[in-house]
Amino acid sequence: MSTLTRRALIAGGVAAVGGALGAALGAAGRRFGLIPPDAGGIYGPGETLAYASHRLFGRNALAREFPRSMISAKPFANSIAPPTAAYKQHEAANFVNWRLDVDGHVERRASLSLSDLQAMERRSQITEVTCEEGWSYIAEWTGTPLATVLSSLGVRPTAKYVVYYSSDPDWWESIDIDEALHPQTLVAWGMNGGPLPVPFGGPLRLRVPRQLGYKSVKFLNRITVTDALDGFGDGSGQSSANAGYAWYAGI
Ligand SMILES: Nc1nc2c(c(=O)[nH]1)N[C@H]1C(S)=C(S)[C@@H](COP(=O)(O)O)O[C@H]1N2
Ligand SMILES: [Mo]
Repeated sequence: MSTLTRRALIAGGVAAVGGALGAALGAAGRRFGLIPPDAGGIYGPGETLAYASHRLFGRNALAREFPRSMISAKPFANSIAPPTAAYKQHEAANFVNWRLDVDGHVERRASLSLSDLQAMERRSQITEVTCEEGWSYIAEWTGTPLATVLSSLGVRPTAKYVVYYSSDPDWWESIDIDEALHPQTLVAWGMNGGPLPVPFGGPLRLRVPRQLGYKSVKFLNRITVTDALDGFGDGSGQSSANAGYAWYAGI
């Protein structure tokens, strides 16, 4: 056998083993929830590596919390309220009719008002909103931990993801159940000591401080707990408005 043929055979063997290993890791990764739903997209390998390592080694890691003295004097609001008639009606009525609907893989579905949420556990934290475009600010967020909301309704063991919607129909996102049950993930209704201002997502916003700003959806009005992201949009876990962003945006 020529050296060349032997090399080709070895190279082929390595590729075959590598391929089999990759496939096995892929299957195991999916089984243990280490592969992001958009792994086939442009962020594929890098995003998968970050997601898998954060889930393996940093499942309970905390986003940095800051002292009160570091709250930004002029926080930057990056988007405006949805210009829909329905939203404007809610705003005119001071959001008394605003509801957060929760359904899917929970024992009981619910339609929660702001006062329902405010009567549950509350938590405040001073964290940073970081936009992928490069700017950031620090603010104090007050709200009900999403874990408290979900636990009060009974999370089914089949729950793997939480999909969350905005009254802005073009904007929805999803996180895995670890992120959803993490103590810093808040259904936020307050900011810097007052109610959550409209430009910052009032009356309700999901604050996901361990991930980039785009995961913190403003004007939150619906949460669906699910076992899979297939069937939500194109299956990549985000609205098409966010299609240019990685689903996993851990920082
Ligand atoms: N409903 C809705 N939520 C949204 C957005 C949006 O356009 N609509 N923009 C996102 C992006 S890209 C970022 S960086 C943050 C910006 O938060 P800020 O306005 O508080 O700075 O909100 C996120 N939440
Ligand atoms: Mo952003």
